[in-house]
Amino acid sequence: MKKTIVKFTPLISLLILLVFVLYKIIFSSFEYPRQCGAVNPNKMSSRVPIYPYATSLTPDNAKSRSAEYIVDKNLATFAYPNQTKMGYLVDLINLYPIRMVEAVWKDYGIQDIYITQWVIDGCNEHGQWVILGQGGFPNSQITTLKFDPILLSQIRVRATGPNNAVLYELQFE
Ligand SMILES: [Ca+2]
Repeated sequence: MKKTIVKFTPLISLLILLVFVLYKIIFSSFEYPRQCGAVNPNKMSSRVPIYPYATSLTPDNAKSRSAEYIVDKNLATFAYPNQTKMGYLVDLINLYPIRMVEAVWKDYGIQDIYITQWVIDGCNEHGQWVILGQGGFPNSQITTLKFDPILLSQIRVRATGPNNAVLYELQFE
């Protein structure tokens, strides 16, 4: 009896290994590759202050109005890429529960010669972009998006229009 168990042990080990390999292959086929954010971002409480870092996703043709101005907490300063496509990425570095995002366009949001399409999305805990809001001409100085809290590590705002659009601030909480 003891001999039989010893004989089957390598086979059982092999079977366990085979099942594990098959499981990994099948499981990985249901996983989507990470599109955004850090590989293992930390989950932070909403009480922890955020120090966001903004970068331009389009060639920054207006060097003096660079991305940092959209997160300087100053509604008088703005960024613009000096071209008809605007794209800014705000990196929160870690995951924070976010329930509101606000794009401050000021006058560039109430004249339809600047922005005719916009989309704001966020990078969730699975490293996937999720659309938080989108639309055409904002027809408002401020576009406010409110939703159930979602863990985000990055927020992205993109806008296009016939003329150079300007973004004064991307606020969130
Ligand atoms: Ca600003």
